[in-house]
Amino acid sequence: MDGATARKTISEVNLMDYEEFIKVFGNVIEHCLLCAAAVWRYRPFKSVKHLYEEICTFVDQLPGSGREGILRSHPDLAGRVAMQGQLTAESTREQRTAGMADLTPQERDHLLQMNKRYREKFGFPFVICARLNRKDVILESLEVRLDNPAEVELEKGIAEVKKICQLRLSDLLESEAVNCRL
Ligand code: 2AL
Repeated sequence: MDGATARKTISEVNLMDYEEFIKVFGNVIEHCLLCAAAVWRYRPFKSVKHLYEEICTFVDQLPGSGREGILRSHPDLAGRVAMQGQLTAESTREQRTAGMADLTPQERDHLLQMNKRYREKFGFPFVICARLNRKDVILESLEVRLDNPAEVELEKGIAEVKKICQLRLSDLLESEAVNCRL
């Protein structure tokens, strides 16, 4: 969306009916509309930070299987879904910002192989906040994180999901800082 003209204030958010709320916030966690649906009950939100923290709390309270499910809802960086042009608008923009559209064929092959190894080891995809990283850093992080135990990667992946969520909320809402728990 074009945030510059359409950003909402928290007061406007509090006036939204459920359907509108879901339409606006349903993808702040990729393909996990449930996260927005779950926090609806905490209106009125005192601030953008409050909304963000309720989403984080919901995510943190999920069992490990639920948090793994959230990671599995994310598309691989420069993966099949991206190649087929099937990413959500948000992911398309994020992956482009990180330079995923400009990988050399060698870089792309390397990333695909590392993503495959990561998925085989952990059973969920490598997730990183693409807008806060560039391709070299992403490739480096992937190599380093491949050596971690699964429980560490579950935590790291979810921390990245929260950063993605924070930036997506910032795109949708008036500029009040959401800077918490990063
Ligand atoms: C993504 C994505 O689609 N956007 C982002 O920031 N990270 N995917 C991923 N596997 O890390």
